[in-house]
This record gives sequence, C-alpha cells and structure tokens, in this order.
Amino acid sequence: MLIKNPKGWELPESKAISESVYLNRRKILQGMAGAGLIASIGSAVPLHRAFADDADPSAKLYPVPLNDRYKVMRELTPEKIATTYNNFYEFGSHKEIYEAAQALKIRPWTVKIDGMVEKEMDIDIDDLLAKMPLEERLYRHRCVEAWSMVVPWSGFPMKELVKLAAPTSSAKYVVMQTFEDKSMAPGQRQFWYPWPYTDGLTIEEATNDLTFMVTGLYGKPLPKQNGAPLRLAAPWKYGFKQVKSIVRFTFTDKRPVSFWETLLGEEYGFWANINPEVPHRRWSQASERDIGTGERIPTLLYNGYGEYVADIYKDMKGERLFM
Ligand SMILES: Nc1nc2c(c(=O)[nH]1)N[C@H]1C(S)=C(S)[C@@H](COP(=O)(O)O)O[C@H]1N2
Ligand SMILES: [Mo]
Repeated sequence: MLIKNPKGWELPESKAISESVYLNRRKILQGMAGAGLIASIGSAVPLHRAFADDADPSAKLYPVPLNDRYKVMRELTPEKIATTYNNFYEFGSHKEIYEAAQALKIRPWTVKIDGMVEKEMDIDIDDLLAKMPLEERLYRHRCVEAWSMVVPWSGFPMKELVKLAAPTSSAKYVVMQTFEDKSMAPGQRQFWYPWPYTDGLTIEEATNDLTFMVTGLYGKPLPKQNGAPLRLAAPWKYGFKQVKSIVRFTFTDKRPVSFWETLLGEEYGFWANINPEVPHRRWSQASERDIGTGERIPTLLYNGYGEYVADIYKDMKGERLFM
C-alpha cells in the first residue's frame, strides 16, 4: 500500500489521517530513502508544481528528524488543504493564491541581517540552511480570521538565527520583512498597502524555544504559497505575525509598526497573542474552524502554548497583549 501511495497523506480519503499514521509513514519513507528507494518511487508520482518545486536545491535536505516535544492533540490538516487555502496578500487578498504564488522566484535568495548586531551580513538561503539544525515540528496555526490548521513544519529554532546575528545589548526587537518585487507579486501593485509586509518580535520572544523559522512543510521544501523559502512560526500568536518569504531581519531598540498595524492599528496590534476571551473588534475569537476537518473547536489561550510563553508577559502592564 505504501509502495503504491508514498504520498498517502495528500489523498482525499486520508483526510482523517492521525498524527501517528503520519509519523509511521514518515519513518518508513526515511527508511526507504536510506535504502535508495525514494527516488524511483518519487519519479513515478509526479507532483503538481504548486506543491513541490523540483528545482529547489534544498529538496535533498528533507525529511528532517522530528522533534516530538511539541504535541498536538488534533488531526493533521491534509497537505492539499494547507497548501491551497492561504493568506499571502502579495498574490491576492483571497485564499486561492497558490497558483499565482508560483511566480515567486526563490533562488537565488539572500537574507540580510542588519541593525544592532555585531556584524551585519548578507547570507544566501542555502548557506543559512547548511548552518542551521533542521528539525520537524507539528504545530497549530491560528489565523485571526478564526480558522486554524495543524501542520508539520520543518525548519530551525529562531534562537539559532539570533545567535548567528549576535545582536548588541541595546537590541530589543527583531523586525522581519518580506521580499518586495511588483513584477512577481501583483498584490504589491496595490499601492494603498504598506509594502513590504513587515512584523516583529521582542528578542525574548524570538529566542523562546517555541519560535521556529520554517523552511519546509510535510517533509519537503516549503511551498511558495506558504512563504518559501523562509517564514516564521510563532504559534501562540495570530497568523498575521507569521511573516512569509523573509529577506531581512533588522535588530533594533524601537518597536516596529507592522503591515497590519499600519493599516488597522485598532484591530491588529504588536503582541497579537491568541486569547479566546478577547474578541476581535468585528467577531468573537472564542472558537475557530479547523480547515482540515471543517469542525468548529474552542480556541485556547496562547493557542495551547501557555506553558512555554505565558511567563514572557506576566509582568507587562497596560499592553494590549491579545490583539
Ligand atoms: N508576507 C506575508 N506574510 C504573511 C501574510 C501575507 O499576506 N503576506 N499573511 C499572514 C496571515 S494572515 C496568515 S494566517 C499566514 C497564513 O499562512 P499559510 O498560508 O501558510 O497558512 O501567513 C501570514 N504571513
Ligand atoms: Mo491570518
């Protein structure tokens, strides 16, 4: 069965696949890779180019070892759904941008690290990937629009990037910026948006164990529509904080004003921590729709990650921590 369907989790009948089934398949796939079987099977199952980029030189790095410290008591969202229902305003202000996003050119890709750091640098994405300890984590993702998913991201802890950057003691924030190129991203011709897409974290948030720089999804390089080649996953915060297709990390002592805060500061603030009891101005945040199962489920404080992050905020007074 596996030999016939190595990518079984993409198939509609496996919508109800459980975490353990995914993990078992993954182990078997890794075993086959070791035995040199993957390539021949892979070529027998051509993938739509929206879901895997054959030209991506990082493809050989995946799958990466699972870090099972982060448990999710929910079904994984089918890959097909997580890669066809997206928010990426650079390619349109609706959910079906996965085809338009294929225009994004992800090589060569240079990441700039600047501001309050020991030494500013420009680093090629493949050099960065080679330096970083890649692992896989199953994370929840909760959009401020009250939908959510659970996916296996691959990537590395953001604290490793902070270590590489070596911020000076005056740095308090790290600002992340998406690429800007109107020729690839039609959304960026909509001049009323404050491009490039920008958001940030405090250094304390960025170096929290949970904070993950994502480079892959479902054991493969990250699809363009999900923010290739590098995006953020800070899963206790709403989805709009998870900057996609990052080209720049700037360390600074000034709190950044994000893309969404610039547009609608009353609704989208800096902290944006998930809290079912703090409604959005226009809707409740008490529950969310799982885009995999279609079910409505209760939203959890800090999206269920309070044990890792609640302490960061315990002495903060007068901050709008939950919007
Ligand atoms: N550059 C950029 N990053 C972005 C967005 C965007 O429009 N542009 N949308 C954000 C929002 S609102 C969400 S919910 C997530 C969606 O990630 P996904 O498409 O991988 O589910 O990306 C976030 N990162
Ligand atoms: Mo979102």
